[in-house]
Amino acid sequence: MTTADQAGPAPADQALAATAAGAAPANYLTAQRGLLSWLFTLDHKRIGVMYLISVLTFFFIGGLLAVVLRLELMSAKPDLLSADTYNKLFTLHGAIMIFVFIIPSIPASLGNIFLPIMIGAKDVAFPRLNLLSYWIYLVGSVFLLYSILAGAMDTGWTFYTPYSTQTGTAVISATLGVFVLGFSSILTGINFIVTIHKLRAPGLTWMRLPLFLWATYATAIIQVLATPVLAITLLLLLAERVLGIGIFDPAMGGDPVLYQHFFWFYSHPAVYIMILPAFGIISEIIAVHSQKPIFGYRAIAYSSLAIALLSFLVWGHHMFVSGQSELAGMIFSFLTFTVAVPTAIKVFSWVATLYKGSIALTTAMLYALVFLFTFTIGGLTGIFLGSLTPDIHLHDTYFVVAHFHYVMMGGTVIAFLGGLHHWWPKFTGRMFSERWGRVGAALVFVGFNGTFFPKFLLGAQGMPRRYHSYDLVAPDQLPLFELLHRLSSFGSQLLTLGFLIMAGYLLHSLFYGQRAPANPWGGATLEWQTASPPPTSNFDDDPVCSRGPYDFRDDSQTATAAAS
Ligand code: HEM
Ligand SMILES: [Cu+2]
Repeated sequence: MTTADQAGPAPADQALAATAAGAAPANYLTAQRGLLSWLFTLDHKRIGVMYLISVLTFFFIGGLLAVVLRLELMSAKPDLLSADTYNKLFTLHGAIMIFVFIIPSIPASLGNIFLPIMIGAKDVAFPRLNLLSYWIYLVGSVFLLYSILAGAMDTGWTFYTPYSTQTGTAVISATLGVFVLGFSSILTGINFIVTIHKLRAPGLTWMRLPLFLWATYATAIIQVLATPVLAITLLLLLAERVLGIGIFDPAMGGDPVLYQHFFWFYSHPAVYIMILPAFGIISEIIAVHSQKPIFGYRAIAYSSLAIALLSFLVWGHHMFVSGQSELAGMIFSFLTFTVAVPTAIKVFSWVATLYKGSIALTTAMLYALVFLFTFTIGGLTGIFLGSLTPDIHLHDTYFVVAHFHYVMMGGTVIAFLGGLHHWWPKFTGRMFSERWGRVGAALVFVGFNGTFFPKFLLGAQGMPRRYHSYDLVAPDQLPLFELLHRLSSFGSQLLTLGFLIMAGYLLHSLFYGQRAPANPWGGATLEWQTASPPPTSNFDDDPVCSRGPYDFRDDSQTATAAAS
């Protein structure tokens, strides 16, 4: 562990006073100024903040596209967009949301900012590699965005062959972008694994590791093991498209189902790259904001690893209708059910933690409660889709669209927002308005369910996904379809309002918010033991961990900063 030389130890409030007076550099935000000091920083917190700004920007762009899609679907007839444009917009929406928003979202932003602090380290194990990951991420994103200028692509975010090797649209720059982005993800994963193994503070045993970090660790394993498969798959796709080598296209002697195997061998584990960090955040929020030691610490920690392992064994549930053998279908269906076990262990443990806790209905806690509700719906409807027979009816309908939005948005995005509120005071040094926070959370909850619940009903009635008009889908059901689609579109407008309010009060807090104390919620993990915002080297004195992460009994004893 290297020692970053910093200004001498200053008590938290003294440091804050200094910042307020615009005096000596006191924390990681004010230590250096200027754009270059950010772009070339090796400080994991600054890199995390840059990721945060980037992923939120992409979330905004992806969200705008979604709102346009929903506008088109307010009426059954094609009116706002042409079919081609609709195809391009949902492909861009999906690709942006998946590859540049949700996969990096929690690990690269909140993970980067907090992983080293939570283990009492000064930085990640490889700070330069960390910065390189961010640059690679930027380059990959530029490729993906360039595809918009190049006319966008219309394949769906899954780039299924043989269409993706035949369409005249911008598949090459988009897949190259995703290929490049993969390296960023792999390097972040390697960095986090080594950091957790090697840089934990004295006393911070594995059984004292905050659950957010167990989740990040499990995620990192998947990032390192699964992402290369996607990279190779996309290279093969490019080889077929550019060099005309027959790999997937039957007309050239290839096998399109092979593409689906490769793609989902990455992309199913990738859904756990998306959701495991969210689980980690929920564990932190529920324990801290109910001031109760988490129920079943070991069960939650090990279930993350179990999910990471199982995630590699279930990809075939995306291919029940691809013509794979009935036996394969049965085995994949069975294995898919087994994932429900470790997942349910977590949900049970969170609910048991809440039981008789002193629950503070903070904005962060509200998001955790919303998560329990929406993620559970998302997870349980996954069991319908994982069941061989129902899936034959539900495959490629809006039921799937509802399911994955309940998991990705109702799960990951909601948890991400919870974590953002939980840690906002720590990394910005400012408190936001809890009152507006609750208003925002309520709108997001209502808007989210309004947007996506009708999609379950639509899907069960046979509304296919990726359609830009539905006047001819089921003429006898048209009034029902139109009603449900309109509900969904109104929901999306409410959701947008919720997000705008959130953006408003969070930005407002940066300039006018009260200064945050070191430990506003009474957390027991190490990040709450340092100033808000933390100094560049994270702690003024080398921290020593002397108790478990959810041991709220005696705050003054937490991880005494035992200077040498
Ligand atoms: C603002 C909230 C959102 C709305 C209103 C929304 C709406 C939609 C709509 C209407 C579609 C097209 C469905 C179809 O025609 O098959 C879609 C597809 C999709 N969405 Fe969202 N979405 C939202 C947020 C998200 C988020 C947060 C994610 C992931 C992080 C996401 C990921 C996807 C994916 C992967 C697809 C599939 C694209 C494809 O079929 O290739 N969406 N969404
Ligand atoms: Cu899957």
